[in-house]
Amino acid sequence: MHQSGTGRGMGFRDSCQDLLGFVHLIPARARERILDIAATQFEDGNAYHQYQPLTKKGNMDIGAGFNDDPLWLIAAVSAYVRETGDLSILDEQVDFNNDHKLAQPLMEHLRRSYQYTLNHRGPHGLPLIGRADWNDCLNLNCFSKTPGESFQTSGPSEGPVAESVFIGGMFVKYANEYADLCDATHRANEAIEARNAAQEMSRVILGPGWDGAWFRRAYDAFGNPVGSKKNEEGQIYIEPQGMCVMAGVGVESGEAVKALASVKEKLDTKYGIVLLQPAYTRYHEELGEITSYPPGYKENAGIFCHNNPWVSCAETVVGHGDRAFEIYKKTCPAYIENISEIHRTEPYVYSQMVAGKDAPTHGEGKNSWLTGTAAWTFVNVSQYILGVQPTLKGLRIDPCIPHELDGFELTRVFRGATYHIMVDNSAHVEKGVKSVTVNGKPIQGNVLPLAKAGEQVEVRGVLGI
Ligand code: BGC
Ligand code: IFM
Repeated sequence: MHQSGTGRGMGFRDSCQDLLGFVHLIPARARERILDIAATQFEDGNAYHQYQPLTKKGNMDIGAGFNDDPLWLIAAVSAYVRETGDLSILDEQVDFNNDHKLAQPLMEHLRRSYQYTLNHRGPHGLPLIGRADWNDCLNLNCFSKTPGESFQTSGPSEGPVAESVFIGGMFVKYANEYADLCDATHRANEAIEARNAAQEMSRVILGPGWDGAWFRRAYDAFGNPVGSKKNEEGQIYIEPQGMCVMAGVGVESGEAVKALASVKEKLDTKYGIVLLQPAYTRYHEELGEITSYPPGYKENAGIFCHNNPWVSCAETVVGHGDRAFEIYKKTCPAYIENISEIHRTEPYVYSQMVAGKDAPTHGEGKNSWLTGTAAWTFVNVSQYILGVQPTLKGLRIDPCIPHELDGFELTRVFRGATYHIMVDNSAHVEKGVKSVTVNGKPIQGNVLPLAKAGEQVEVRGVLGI
């Protein structure tokens, strides 16, 4: 949110993710932001990678082709509707490519986001990566030989072979959220279709997307795996481990737990989880900018704070409350004041990156403020660890906390009602809701019935087996 965007513009994916952290505070502004962002989407579902916040127009210089972008729009809209219950946003007429003549309801934008991924799949059935996905510096279709040229704009914007397992994980998560929105708007067939497509993608990820002990990162333009034990450098990456597990991939069949154990074994450090290992020590033309950074910095094995919460969220999905909180504490400003001399940035803010274990300045923060970490950390701590989750039907209570906690209390304003939530963990478990009472009366399950705006609601949850 700190980035002013007066230069290249604001990021489509960045703005969508920032919204996850402020939608509960200023829902009206979030609504406005969503409609502005969606208007920079192209008719085929792809989107300008950046837009100018003042003119609200997409940025021509960088164009489109970052194939994760469309799915972040689903993430943002789903978060907004789950928080507010405002389904009317889905009927808003929104331009495509900032052209009024092309306007369609927002729900149609989401359908095209979802469809874009399905229409752009590679030889293994995984999503094509395009210019890059969340990791701007993994440029599998670029092949730059000219020092100083932009890795984001040179080379073809699309290749027919290079695929992203990370976008595959995103697809599973957000196609399911899209399906929930379809259900809520009486599109039952589309909901079924989307859930089937998510399930099919999940199977593909567990096939060619799985490396034996962790999720692969991608396939390059020659069809070779990236983020595999077959690689000399960059054998394991953080992004698909967090995203695929958050999406539920391999949770029932055991791969999720294995992948997270591999993260702990290979990527963890005392200052946070590094992006990949082993760090790249030379330039790999077929991988792009990521291999141009010194080992331990930036996307080349730095501790990228933004995706540490994904792994923490993922640990809660498999019920590891102790580990989830341990990860949370490693980068959390309040817990690392004692290393201020090493960290060297403002002690109250996240940095984009903390130097990784391959760097001579391991633990030193860089680019403080300029990061999407705050939003994801808030989602992690409020929805995954404390487990108070806005759903379309109401607040769900599903904490995953360190076992030594006796419980906790919090107050949550949701759709105008105030919920006073007390969770009792005298059983000292990490996860598992045994019972919930609302205003003294037991309820079935753990989704709180919707209260009227202005009401005060007393909630008591008991964890245990
Ligand atoms: C990111 C950097 C990245 C660069 C790639 C920027 O938007 O903040 O982390 O290295 O793009 O050119
Ligand atoms: O995901 C990107 C973000 O959009 C801009 N900063 C760097 C991140 C990782 O490459």
